Amino acid sequence: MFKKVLIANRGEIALRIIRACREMGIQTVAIHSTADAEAMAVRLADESVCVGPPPAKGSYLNVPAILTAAAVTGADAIHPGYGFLSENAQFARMVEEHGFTFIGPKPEHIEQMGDKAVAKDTVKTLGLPVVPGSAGILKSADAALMTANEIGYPVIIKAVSGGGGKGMKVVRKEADLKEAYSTARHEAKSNFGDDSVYMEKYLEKPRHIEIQIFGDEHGNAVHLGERDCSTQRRHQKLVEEGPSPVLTEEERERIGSQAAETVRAMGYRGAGTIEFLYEDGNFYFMEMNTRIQVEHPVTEMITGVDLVAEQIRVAAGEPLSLPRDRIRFRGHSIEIRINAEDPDTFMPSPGKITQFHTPGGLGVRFDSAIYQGYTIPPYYDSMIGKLIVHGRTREECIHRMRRAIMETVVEGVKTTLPLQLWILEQPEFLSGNYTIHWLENKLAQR
Ligand code: MV4
Repeated sequence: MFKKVLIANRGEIALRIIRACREMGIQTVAIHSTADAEAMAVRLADESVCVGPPPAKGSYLNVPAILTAAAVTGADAIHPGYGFLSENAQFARMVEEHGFTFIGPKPEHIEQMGDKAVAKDTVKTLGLPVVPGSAGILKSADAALMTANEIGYPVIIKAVSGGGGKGMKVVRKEADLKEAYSTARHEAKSNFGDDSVYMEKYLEKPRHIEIQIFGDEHGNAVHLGERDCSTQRRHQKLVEEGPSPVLTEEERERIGSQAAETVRAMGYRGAGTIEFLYEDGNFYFMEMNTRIQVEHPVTEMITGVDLVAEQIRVAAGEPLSLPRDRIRFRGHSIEIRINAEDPDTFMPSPGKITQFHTPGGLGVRFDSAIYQGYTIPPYYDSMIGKLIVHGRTREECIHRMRRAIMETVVEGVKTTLPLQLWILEQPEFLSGNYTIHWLENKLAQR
């Protein structure tokens, strides 16, 4: 097992990784920018190294500085968390080339899943259901027209290097196709430096359901159930839960085993998430995330498995500690992401936290790195923490989450908490019967 792990991240996930390491008897090194010198992760880690100025490009994305920090502190392994360098295959490769272990998948799997057309083709070959669409990238506007005529309108054009909603164009009729194709390519080029695009049938009213998977180097692969992330606005998830309120036991077992079989066939190592669109009883592969995700606690609450500790064990070459037949799914869990934002305009609201009180009680978990007197810097993501509840049923979770939100005090900055409390009171949310577009439409009517 590793003696010392360097955490190439900040905020709540840096703290989350420190917690797993400490329970495993592993020393920790926090890296930070000059803006984060007072961060909780820096205080809690055994050691810390300043790697650069506030903009992430010079610090949390500064590969030479991070590798140097690992070398001078004598770390054995690097955990990238989520965001930043977590899905950068070149970084994973450099970590290994410099003699450290990358706590994550093999670089070739990060690369393969990073190209959305290759990812789709790979999982399709391995038997996962995909949305009908072009065979790989579109080679010309004429090819785009032909594909659209084959699959029928509406269609969606996506950037192969995209993801998370960037660089997509929905086309509803033939007359709009050529222009949309050209715009999509220009946007893909300027956003991702790669103008390759592909096409799919556009699904009008899907849900976003993702399966947590885990693989090891010994040929084992398991799934740990699903998370439903359909409550979102502009690709920002606001409420996540598991199990999904719309799946039957049969559907859950079928898609879960298919996901596990796929990663077993790939020889995938580590934690991963396979994202699906779900519509009218059918699953369609969307993309695969090759990292630990923000919403992983939902799965941890239901299964009792420490996913970050499992990532570390698997990276150290140990077999999965969770054989398929020992994973038990207990009750329900809901997570809300607390963002330091105006809940009406969604504009970031950095600043000093003047009052802070965390909720507690049975089935309540608060993952955050903020404290009273902490100043949220303006340079990074506005997520300042996550509130997670566990209960026997979805209904119990909703009541528990509402009371936990009412108990939470974060003053000095605006947060999304009032919006999330409002969501948890809407009849459509309570019914569980809504799509990825529900919240945006509902907010537009408000
Ligand atoms: C789609 C789709 C409908 N049909 N693909 C958005 C994020 C990106 N990863 C894929 N996305 C979508 N792909 C087809 N064929 C609708 C979306 C989509 C979406 C998906 C999940 C969660 C929120 C979303 C919001 C808008 C659009």
